[in-house]
Amino acid sequence: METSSLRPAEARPVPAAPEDAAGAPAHLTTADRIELLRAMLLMRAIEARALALYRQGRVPGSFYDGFGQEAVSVGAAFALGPRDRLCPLHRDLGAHLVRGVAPARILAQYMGRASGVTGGRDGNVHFGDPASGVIGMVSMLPDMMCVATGMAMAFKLRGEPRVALTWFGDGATSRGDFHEAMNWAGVQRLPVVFVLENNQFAYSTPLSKQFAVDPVERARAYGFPGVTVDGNDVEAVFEAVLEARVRALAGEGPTLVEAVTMRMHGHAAHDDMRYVPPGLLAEWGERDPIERQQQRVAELGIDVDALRAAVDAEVEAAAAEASAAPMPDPADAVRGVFAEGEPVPLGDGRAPWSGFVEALS
Ligand SMILES: Cc1ncc(C[n+]2csc(CCOP(=O)(O)OP(=O)(O)O)c2C)c(N)n1
Ligand SMILES: [Mg+2]
Repeated sequence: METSSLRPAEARPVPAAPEDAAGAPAHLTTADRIELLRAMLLMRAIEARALALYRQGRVPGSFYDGFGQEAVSVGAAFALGPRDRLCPLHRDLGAHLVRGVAPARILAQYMGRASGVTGGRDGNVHFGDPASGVIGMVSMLPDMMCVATGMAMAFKLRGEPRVALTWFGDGATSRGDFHEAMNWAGVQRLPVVFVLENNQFAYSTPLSKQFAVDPVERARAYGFPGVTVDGNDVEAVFEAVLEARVRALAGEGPTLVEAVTMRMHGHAAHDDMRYVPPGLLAEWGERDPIERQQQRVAELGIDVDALRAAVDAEVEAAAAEASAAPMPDPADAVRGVFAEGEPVPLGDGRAPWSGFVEALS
């Protein structure tokens, strides 16, 4: 991890991983490192399966994925505690998986089934499982920064030791909401973590046409740190977010974590990416986050082929379960639009990092 310094938007140095001299990560056990790999494999396998279902006409609407960006949602969500709250965006399936949302519910969500996370009310973008502390996104970007900031304000007012985290893209940083959320979070020193998923493009707009100075530099102007990490290194993302969480819980306020990565697919399934310069995808393909973690885990003597096979089998079973699930009752479409009865508080999510498991047991 690297503390930011002023530099032009074109320069994107990829920082080194935070390993000690022996190459061991600071806070991760072997089981953690395997779990990080497993979550990323699960995310990719689900999205690959869903893309095939989309092309068969079995996933309505369009299809957005986070292919090549798995380390950002998985690594950041892994650093969160059970009572923390999170707002994933359209490329952050890994966050839902880390919190414990079952693959069959995700695939059913994509296929519009009654057993999907929203019960068939939306497709592959706008969903969150309130019982797992995951808030579904609204499309206007980056409104979820304001939602996360509001949750962090509530935590502060109630004196609760917990944080809110949200992800958003490079393009989203050009909107006013970005500045409003950053300003209020800085003024109030709120326990919020902002994860900027810098994947080089906002639809077809490259970084050089998005901003003159890397937005991670703006954090300092709002009174808190901005750090840049290699977004294709899941352990580096975890470490950066863990540090941000520790700061937030200590009352030191927000952190902007910029994860530098690459959107390896089009904006959505309809986009052929003709505007991406030749060679860029091949260059980033060499830094695939899953290959990287797989190599580390294999070096620990773990059978990664068996892990992959288990994940593939799990996703196949989930796809079969989702395909067999019923469509929702049309009358259900108008239910849950307005709040009825007593409000149901958000639930806690799975927090598989060994640091929490040890602290809680
Ligand atoms: C305020 C607003 N304007 C436009 C859109 C349409 N839109 C959806 S995603 C997207 C690109 C966002 O790019 P970025 O923030 O870099 O995220 P990425 O898709 O690259 O992950 C756009 C323009 C929107 N959702 N909200
Ligand atoms: Mg982007």
